[in-house]
Amino acid sequence: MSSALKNLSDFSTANLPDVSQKRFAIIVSEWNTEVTGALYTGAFDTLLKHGVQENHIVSAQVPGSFELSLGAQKFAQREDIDAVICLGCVIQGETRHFDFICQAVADGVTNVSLKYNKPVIFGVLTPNTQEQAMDRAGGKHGNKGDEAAITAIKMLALN
Ligand code: DLZ
Repeated sequence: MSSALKNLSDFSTANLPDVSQKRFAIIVSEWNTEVTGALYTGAFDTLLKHGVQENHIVSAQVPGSFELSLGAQKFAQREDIDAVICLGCVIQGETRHFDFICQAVADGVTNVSLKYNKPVIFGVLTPNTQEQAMDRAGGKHGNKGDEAAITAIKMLALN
């Protein structure tokens, strides 16, 4: 099915757990900062909207998506952090390293999540163009930052 008119971040917010006492870290890549800034705003606002206290959210920037895994690890290892959200954008046309970066961060985020037994969310866009990225960062296809925040909240309900 064509994605032309579809909000690709169409998720359910029914039956979310109480996260008023949970603490989150949001790690953001500086590459493609217009996109990642919009993802960050979406994630941050969505956490607040669903009951997270503002002083329970810590944020950190890393130079590029490749560094998200280490950034995530530094926060996941902290006992006072319950979930980590990683936000980045790797645009295919801009780098021959596209596949390496995407695979590395996907593997790295997964490994950190399993090592620390905590949600570490992969909020990395991998579009072909800047326009496609913006469509998914608060544009016509929704905001994947919102979706990443909801995913983190839902994962905290798993016991
Ligand atoms: C080097 C690079 C390139 C070419 N493109 C992107 C990109 O589109 N998105 C992104 O998040 N990062 C990019 N980077 C930087 C790498 O993620 C990383 O920061 C460097 O390779 C240094 O390890």
